Amino acid sequence: MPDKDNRVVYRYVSHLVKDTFALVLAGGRGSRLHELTSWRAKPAVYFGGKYRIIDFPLSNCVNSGIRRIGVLTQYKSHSLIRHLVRGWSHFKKELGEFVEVLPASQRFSESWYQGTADAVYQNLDIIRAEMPKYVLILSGDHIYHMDYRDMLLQHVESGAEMTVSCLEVPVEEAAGAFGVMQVDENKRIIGFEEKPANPAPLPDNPELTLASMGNYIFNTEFLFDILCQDGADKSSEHDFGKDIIPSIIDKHKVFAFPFRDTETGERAYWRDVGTLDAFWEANMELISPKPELNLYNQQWPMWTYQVQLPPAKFVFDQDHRRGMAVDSAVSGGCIISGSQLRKTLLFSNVRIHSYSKIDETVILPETVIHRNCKIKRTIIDRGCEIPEGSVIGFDPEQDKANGFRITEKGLVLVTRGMLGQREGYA
Ligand code: ADQ
Ligand code: ADP
Repeated sequence: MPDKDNRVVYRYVSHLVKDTFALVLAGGRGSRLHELTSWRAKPAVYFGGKYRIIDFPLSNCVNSGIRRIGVLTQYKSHSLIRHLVRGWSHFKKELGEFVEVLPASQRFSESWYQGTADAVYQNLDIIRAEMPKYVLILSGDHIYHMDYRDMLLQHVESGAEMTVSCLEVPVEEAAGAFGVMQVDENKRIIGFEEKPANPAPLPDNPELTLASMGNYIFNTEFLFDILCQDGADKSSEHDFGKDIIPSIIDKHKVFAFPFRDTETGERAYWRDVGTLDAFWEANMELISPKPELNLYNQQWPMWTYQVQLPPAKFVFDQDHRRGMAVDSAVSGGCIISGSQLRKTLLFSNVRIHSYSKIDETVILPETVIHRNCKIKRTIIDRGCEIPEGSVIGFDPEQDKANGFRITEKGLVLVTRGMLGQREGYA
């Protein structure tokens, strides 16, 4: 039973989340995921056996009590919109709860969404109609569990006009990849550079720098003012990281919110799965014996769209070879017959026929692996038919000759297009 002070804080934060409108930026292409985003936007990429990446920020919103959500879509949005309509449209508008798709539709200007700030600018009338006090702008691209109430509470208590969530990352990881900031002793942002080649390290640790997670809270009136100014500025690229934050930190109260694990106070789990290597690694982390991100945490349930499927099935083949999977995760509708899987993640409805051996591989839904295949360190896109006797991930020259993509770290990506099978299956 919370004591009186806790109850007061709880009521106070409940009011804050009711006054918040969340916008998830989901229009980005994610070009470093190569053929995995040829037919789908990055936030629609499959992740973790059952989910799409966008389910992470959306579940975080719902678990934080934020129930008014708009999703800004643009690039290759069909599969993303289908997922949102099927999985995220059960909220009751009458109760003030909704997840609404906001595609670039040229309502407010002649052009499609330019940068991220323009995507929000073009929906100002929709935000205005909701009359929130705070607008939470989220990147739709990351894997993490975060209680946005902590950030909201700091935003209000610090008297900020804008708050940027951030975390400490190794300097070399941040170089050219993230917005990087410097803060004073009160966490006020005093310097910000978007994707610098040489990020400034922390004053007390030369190995680390403070990176933006691409999540922002704004006071609504302040957001309106700066977006209208930015909209009129012909020299701006209309991007929060490139244009807005660097131009306002001198004159306005912009604070950093360091994202930490609420229980341990340590740096929290957060992954930008922007490359094929990072995508594979984050999926492998998830199926490791003790993953940092706990999908089984019932205090932080993950929502997604899923069809009703029969349970996964493991069968001895006719030669009495075991169908088995260890250190792996297998979703509904899969059948593994007489094949051995290790450190492998199967999305739904995957079929593995007999006499195959699969290691450290991520297999997206509805793929079929025919008999006698040997596969390791590979990502297989949705709906592939891997022919009998295929050997993938052992000889990079052979994989290249077969038309597959080899990543920097030597992983293999296989898609339907590369196998000469019909494409557009997102
Ligand atoms: P990036 O992720 O590189 O950097 P960007 O490509 O603009 O920035 O994507 C940000 C988010 O906006 C993504 O979720 C993307 O899907 C979405 N998006 C991009 N263009 C869009 C558009 N036209 N319409 C709608 N949505 C769009 C940002 C920040 C950095 C920060 C990193 C953290 O700019 O400062 O460090 O995120 O990953
Ligand atoms: P292979 O012999 O190449 O491994 P099969 O298509 O013969 O592949 O399937 C092997 C086993 O998988 C079957 O003997 C059966 O136990 C199981 N199986 C296949 N299809 C189904 C199904 N629709 N429902 C339940 N089990 C199935």
